[in-house]
Amino acid sequence: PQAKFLKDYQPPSHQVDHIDLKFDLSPQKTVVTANYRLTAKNQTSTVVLDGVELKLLSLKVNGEVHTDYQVTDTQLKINDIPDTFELEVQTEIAPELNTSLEGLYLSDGAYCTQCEAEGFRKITYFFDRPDVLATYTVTVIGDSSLPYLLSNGNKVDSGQLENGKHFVTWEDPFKKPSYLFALVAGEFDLLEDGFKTKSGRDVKLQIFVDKGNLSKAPHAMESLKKAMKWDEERFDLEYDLDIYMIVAVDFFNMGAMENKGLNVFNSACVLANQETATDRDYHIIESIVGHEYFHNWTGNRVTCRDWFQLSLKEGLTVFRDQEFSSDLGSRALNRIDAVNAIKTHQFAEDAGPMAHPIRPEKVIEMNNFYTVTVYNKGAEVIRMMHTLLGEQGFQKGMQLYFDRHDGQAVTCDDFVNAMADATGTDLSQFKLWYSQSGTPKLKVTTQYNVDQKQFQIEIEQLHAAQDPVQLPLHIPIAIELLDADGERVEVTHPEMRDGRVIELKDVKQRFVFEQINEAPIPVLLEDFSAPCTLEFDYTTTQLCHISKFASSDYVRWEALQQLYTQQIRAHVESGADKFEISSDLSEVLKNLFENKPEDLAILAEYITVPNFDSLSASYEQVPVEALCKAIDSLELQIAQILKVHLTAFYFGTQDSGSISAGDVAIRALKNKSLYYLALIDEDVSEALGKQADSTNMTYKLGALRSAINANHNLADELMSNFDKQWNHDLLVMDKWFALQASNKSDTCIDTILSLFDHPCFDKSNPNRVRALVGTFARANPKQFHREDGTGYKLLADLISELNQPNPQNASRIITPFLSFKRFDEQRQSLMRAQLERLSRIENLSDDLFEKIDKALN
Ligand code: BAL
Ligand code: ZN
Repeated sequence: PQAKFLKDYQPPSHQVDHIDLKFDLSPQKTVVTANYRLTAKNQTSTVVLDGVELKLLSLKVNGEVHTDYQVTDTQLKINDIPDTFELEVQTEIAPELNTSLEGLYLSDGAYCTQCEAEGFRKITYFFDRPDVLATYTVTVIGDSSLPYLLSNGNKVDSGQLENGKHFVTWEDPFKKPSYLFALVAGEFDLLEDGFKTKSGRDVKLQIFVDKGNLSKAPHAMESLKKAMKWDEERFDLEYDLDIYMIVAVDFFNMGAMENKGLNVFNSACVLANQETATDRDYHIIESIVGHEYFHNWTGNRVTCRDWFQLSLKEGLTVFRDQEFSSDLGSRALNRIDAVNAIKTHQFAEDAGPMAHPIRPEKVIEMNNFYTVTVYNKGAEVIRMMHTLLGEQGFQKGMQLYFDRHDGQAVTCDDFVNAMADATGTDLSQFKLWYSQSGTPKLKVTTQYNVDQKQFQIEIEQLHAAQDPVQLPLHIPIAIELLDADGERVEVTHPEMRDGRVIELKDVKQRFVFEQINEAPIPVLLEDFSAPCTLEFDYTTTQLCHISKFASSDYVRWEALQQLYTQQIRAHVESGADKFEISSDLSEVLKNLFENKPEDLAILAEYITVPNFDSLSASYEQVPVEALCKAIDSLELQIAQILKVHLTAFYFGTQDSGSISAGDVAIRALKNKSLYYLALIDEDVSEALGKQADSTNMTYKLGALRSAINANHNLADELMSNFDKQWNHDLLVMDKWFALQASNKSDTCIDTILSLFDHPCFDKSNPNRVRALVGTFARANPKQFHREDGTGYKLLADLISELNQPNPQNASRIITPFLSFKRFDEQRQSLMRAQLERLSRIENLSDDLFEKIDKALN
């Protein structure tokens, strides 16, 4: 396969202002007729259009049949054409046979499309690239089994046809690239509502769900209205069409897609009621509905010039959805979530063979770059700009960005330039965040001078050697100094922003703070102000101090995470059998319950130990068994230390069954309590059984997770009851599959193999695959990394099976193999053997080729 390079970007050869599309739908023979005028930008007599897996039925130039053309697997080259001409191209496609879930396909009988990044070329011949912007008129023709025929924009015509079919015509007045095109046709239940924009326009809101699921749509609708209001209030951005539609489908490779006016969602990211969805699901739905809505401005109105610029819209829109969730809920909890994503997944990506800057420079298969780096590190880069410019400056930058670029396809540089110009800030060095990959390490030393009452912080930025040119980055470092009583020490420094942010620009810099009366305890990189790792020798006492007194709840959580990490590392290094947690930490833990924070959900996070992936990041060679064992031992000790407190809380607290933040927090802490109690206390059987019978899914799942994790003798029975109760609801069964896959006991792999035959399991559905095999490989290190290699074989077998039908899904679940070089020799060779085996598959997809090739070479 051919790699594409950012440096080779060329503007499109032609301009297309408008495209007319007609779809005559049929499962095996959908006929697509496209009409559009092409105008050459430079003199030429040929044009090359993208098109894949299309049957060309006819081609006309200016109304005349044209025969001078060549078709390849990926392109149509038309020769002998004038500078400006009308093209009519008719193609035939077979949605029913399209298992890749890209282009037009059938999801459980409903037609739907997924065109980002390059799926439109599976629909018709066109310039399938984001910098060709056109208005669309789309006519969809279907039979009576498809009552709803949807596309982007406003409905302008509809009617019956003589052959018993009917049609609907849609017009999208906003210019868009082909990746934002969408079509949906099927039978649905419909939830309708409305929103009045701040300028007084009425927008119709519609959510389409599978028949029978209407009662699970209101939460998504409420989320949509909240998102529309929030974007008006915080970003002064108003919706622009008369209608906003969301359709939930069961077969979908991603979470959701922001097609203009017609979002297509994975049903898992729409449907919720308390019986079927957890509090976490509710939160994720709100955030994804928001994310797709926010794309209307950051992505759709202003889009990307080319796919290397993906972070232009994704980093920015993730930042916006994080802010939405934080403004509506708990800022600290949302920050914990965001940082966990970086520390658990992005740091690993940066350290592995697929490391890339947030603006990649070389791509074989674009679908491989919808990554935590582009999305989540991209959002951190936007957040750093927000930190450097402040909310007001950032909003001025956004305003200028839209003033300059509304209706255009632009680059990440254009975005940063708008931020810089609007605020008069020099962001030239800051732009390096877009071109350098890898996780910078901040090495910090401090010194206190009693006589001069000076406190010095010296910071050095270190970069991984993997990239040849690593220049020093512009890094905002937020700090807080605490005195011995835990009070915040007010500091002034000539170069400090808002009394908390210093800016590191050189390789090494020293910051001197005057008038400091005693040696303070520094909080460094407060609230994770930059996506870096920190090297500073905190003592246990200092971390305990920070965990009690830091003004940010996030920082307290972070200090506890570091304490747990220190304890685990020390235990792994000692090789001792017995693991005893430090008495300081033990006191801190008890104190957390004796002086509970107001937000009980934060308390649940405080007592959650770091996961295997984030712990393994700091090892050159990951000590699998020792780490798994140490995590288990630490949890056991926490359970013992907090037994009385957890018991009192668990049995003495009731929620009132709502989805308010207070009730969500109670359920989170009760679940965490039961999780720990199940590890040490046989008496929780009754509680486990009772909670598993709850009609609230958060409780129900919490009970099952606790039972499975503790290998409790009730686990099998509870799991079997759940299966019987819920096997009619596949989204609920995904939770059950994921629980089965996370079982640490040695029977796990056999269970998974037998579950491939479970009536609810279906390898062609990405949600099922992710729940069962994705969870196993990502979240069950003990069984996945078994020394006999059966865990690796299980994953590789499935990847091999999915390679042809759904390359995108196959490529997504291969991630755990990519860091194989970080394991011991035996595991390395077992994983390498599986990767080599995969590399020899006949018709290996570009998606898999790109990752396997990078991993092995
Ligand atoms: N654009 C792909 C899905 C999303 O990020 O919203
Ligand atoms: Zn997005």
